[in-house]
Amino acid sequence: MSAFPARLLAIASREDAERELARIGVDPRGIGMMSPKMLIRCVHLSKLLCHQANILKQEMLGLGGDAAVARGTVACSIDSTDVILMGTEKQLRRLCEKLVHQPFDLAGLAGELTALLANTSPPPRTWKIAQRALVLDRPLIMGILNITPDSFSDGGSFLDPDRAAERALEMEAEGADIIDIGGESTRPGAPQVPAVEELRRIVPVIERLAGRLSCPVSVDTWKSEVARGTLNAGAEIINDISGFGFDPAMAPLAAESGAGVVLMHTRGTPDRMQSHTGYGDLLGEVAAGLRSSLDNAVSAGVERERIVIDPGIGFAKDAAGNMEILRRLREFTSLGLPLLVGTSRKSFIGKTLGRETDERLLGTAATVALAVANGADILRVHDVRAMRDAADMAHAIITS
Ligand code: HH2
Repeated sequence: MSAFPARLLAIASREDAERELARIGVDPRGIGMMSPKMLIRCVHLSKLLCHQANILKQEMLGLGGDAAVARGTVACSIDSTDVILMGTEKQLRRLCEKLVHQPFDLAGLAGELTALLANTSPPPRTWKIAQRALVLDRPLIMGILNITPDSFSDGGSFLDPDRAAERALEMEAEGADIIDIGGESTRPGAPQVPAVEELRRIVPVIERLAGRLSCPVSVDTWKSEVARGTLNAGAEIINDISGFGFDPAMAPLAAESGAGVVLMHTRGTPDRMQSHTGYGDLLGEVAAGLRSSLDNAVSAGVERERIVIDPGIGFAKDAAGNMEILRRLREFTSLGLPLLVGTSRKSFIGKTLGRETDERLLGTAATVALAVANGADILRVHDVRAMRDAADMAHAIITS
């Protein structure tokens, strides 16, 4: 046996760091000082001028971290460079303090960086929606109810409003926290449905649920006319797969109604989205798209506390892209908003496992568990009972 047994620690969060320091008897002041040194952060910055990047490199090296820049930066033989800063949280905070005194607008960059580091602490723990606030202290399950003839998984099953209302109540009994009702399929190649038809499908179901369903209803639509009609009928959340990109009246409606909002990332319309699956920097481009949706919503007057973001699994992404997003999901938490993920029965699971749509329960459970472990707050699923357990189990492990 070794005289000095050494092992590597897996420190994924501030809590992990604090727990390990406490375990070896570090005093509370020391825990406060040292836990930020145990978290290594890599920060991506876009399009900096060479002299800005060179100062960052010099300062980070001085602090014991580093900064990666493109070849040609030192000699300023290129116009601009992306930069990846590498350091502990403590080093990055110290960098911000030093940048305040630097020229070339680096004080502005320090402000951005300070805000980013603040977002690495847990995002808001409640989500304000039209008539209440949902607490996000454990994963929320959003049960899917498609009142469509052609949805890829449950299409044609709930066209009868009584049957649809029963399914909503059943999902609530199985542990759903939100019921997400859609009247138009968004599967690749699906035809568009006129707003009047979407309303004709959804509103009777919401009306039948009045006084019977305790949890809130969300409406899966990108059309303001449908959102307005369903909010008037009692829906509390607008789930827009276009992140308010398809209908310019959506953002002002969301602001005026006080509804909760899900802003999802996609590219192109659903009929064309699978021809837009190529990215130079998938995570960077999805995050930039979400940030622009967020800025648009906030400028229209939507409160940040009402907004949830969603990277849009299966929307203008191929199977490899979906898996990269799930693997690196935690990167989206730096936007400082709760995160929703919808993997349920989707084709990348079928493709990976060689399973038909109705054989993807366990594959979906694996994605749900991993999404929770990687920072998802809300899971949009068909199989509520099973995914409630998968999400709760993953959450119990990460918070144990
Ligand atoms: N996925 C679908 C529809 N709406 N909304 C959000 N926020 N996130 C998603 O991932 C998402 C969504 C597609 O799934 P489904 O509703 O089951 O199928 P269809 O669009 O064919 O009705």
